[in-house]
Amino acid sequence: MKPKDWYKDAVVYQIYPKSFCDSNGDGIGDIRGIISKLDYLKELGINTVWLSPCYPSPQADNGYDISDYQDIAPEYGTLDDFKEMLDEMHKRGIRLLMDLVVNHTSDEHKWFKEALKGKDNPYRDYYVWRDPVDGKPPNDWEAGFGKSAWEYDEASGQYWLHLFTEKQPDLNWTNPKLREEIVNMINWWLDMGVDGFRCDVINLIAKDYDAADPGDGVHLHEYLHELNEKCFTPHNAMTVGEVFGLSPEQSLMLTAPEREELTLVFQFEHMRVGRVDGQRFFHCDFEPHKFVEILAKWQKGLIGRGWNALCFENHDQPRSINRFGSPQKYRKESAKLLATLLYCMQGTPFIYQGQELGFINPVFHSLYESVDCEANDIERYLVENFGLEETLRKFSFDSRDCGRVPMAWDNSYNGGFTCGKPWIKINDFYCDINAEKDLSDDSGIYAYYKKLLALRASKNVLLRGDFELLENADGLVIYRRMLEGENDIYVVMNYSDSEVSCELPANNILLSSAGRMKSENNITLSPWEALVIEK
Ligand code: ISL
Ligand code: CA
Repeated sequence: MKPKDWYKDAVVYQIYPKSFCDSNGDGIGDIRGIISKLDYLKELGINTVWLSPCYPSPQADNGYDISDYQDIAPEYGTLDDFKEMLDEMHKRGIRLLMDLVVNHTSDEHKWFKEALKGKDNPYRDYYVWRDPVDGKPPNDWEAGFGKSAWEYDEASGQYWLHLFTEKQPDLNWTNPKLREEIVNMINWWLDMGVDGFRCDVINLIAKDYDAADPGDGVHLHEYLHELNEKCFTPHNAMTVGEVFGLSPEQSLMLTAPEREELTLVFQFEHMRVGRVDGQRFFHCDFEPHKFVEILAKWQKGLIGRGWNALCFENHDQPRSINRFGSPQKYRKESAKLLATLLYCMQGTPFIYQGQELGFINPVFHSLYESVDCEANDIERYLVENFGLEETLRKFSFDSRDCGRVPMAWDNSYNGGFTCGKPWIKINDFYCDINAEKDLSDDSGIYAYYKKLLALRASKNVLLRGDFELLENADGLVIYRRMLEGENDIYVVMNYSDSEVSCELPANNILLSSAGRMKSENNITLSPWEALVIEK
């Protein structure tokens, strides 16, 4: 039986199934490949997996365009394979979160095919239809880069809404019949033994049609409370919502226990640092102290009232070492610093496949190597305004494909991901950066993550304690975790390329990224060195 707030002790590993491990040589990762790597996850200290979509999909948005909510796409395996994987996970004490993508379906979902048949079709109002206004779309909402979010349907003379690609029509959540379908689908997975969901763009399901931007409509909390009451609470399911642009206060409206909506949300404010107005592909200098400041704000904003999701990477983000670390000069050191900075904080850790090995971005040598719909959307604009070379540099720094090139398990052909032709290019660095090589290195990243996660699990002050930022300037970052009845723990980091001296507030070393055994009161931290100490 899962304890009520089991999500507080979860350590979540995100698997992007298409790029994780291919067991049958078709170049696409699959469920049997995942089963073969469950011991690798268990050994790391993982107790929960978030599996990105593996439902039937035409793959217009790599599976976030679902054509059947209650099946497994044949390229990933069968429902029986899925049930075997779930069983093998549970045998290892690993729980499973599926990806709940209910803001929209694929345009190849049977509901939408029916809806297109006419205004009287019973499925018509499962989607969002509006009459033209003065012969134009009903409002100027955009989908992707510079395109209208409204598609004109000649047959009926109406527009239908898609906030993402035109192959992802938005569902109409004001329709109780649609909500009932979603409740039944969610319970079908939960009754099967799935432990919870990551909820895709969940704040968009309620729309305020008169607002400049969709999302956060007045009924959002009503819809989420209904799902909580009919699905999540009865199954003690963990739910993590993907939402954008919230403050800590606003996120509590979705996640405070008394709200009975979601258990936690991903916030992405810190991901905006180094991007002009948070815009992917438009960059400015990355300032570590701003990055740390935002993380600290969310710690103070939620501790005691809500719960943080600790996340630097996912399938939509480039590798964190490229954005926030030092991919060439101090790859391993910065990987360890970023892990220590993030996972000694309060909240549920989320680790994206390859992050535990210190993966860095691939290099896109040609536009044909970048396949993501979001990059394809903006490609022409970038090439026309910045030229091809600069566009490829932008793609290699910040496109979603940076995190979607396959896992590298060893230095064999295709990094051991597949014996066939991979669906996307393999990371250029796989001979040097792969699981086999890192696991054979005592000072490897996997080994460090394993120690860090074990330390975390052993210290209640790290799991439940309060947070205080003590230093955050000129590269020196120090924060403290405190809990009644436990020793304070200090996390001391040199977030820079130069040496930094500092006076240590304590001297019992619990973890050192540089293998430091003995600590004096005044020490000089090497570039990117991290220390976890207690009194
Ligand atoms: O990261 C983003 C915002 O800058 C976008 O790439 C992304 O569209 C947004 O995070 C929403 O993401 C989710 O919904 C999309 C899907 O493409 C993403 O993969 C998913 O994580 C539509 O389902
Ligand atoms: Ca396969």
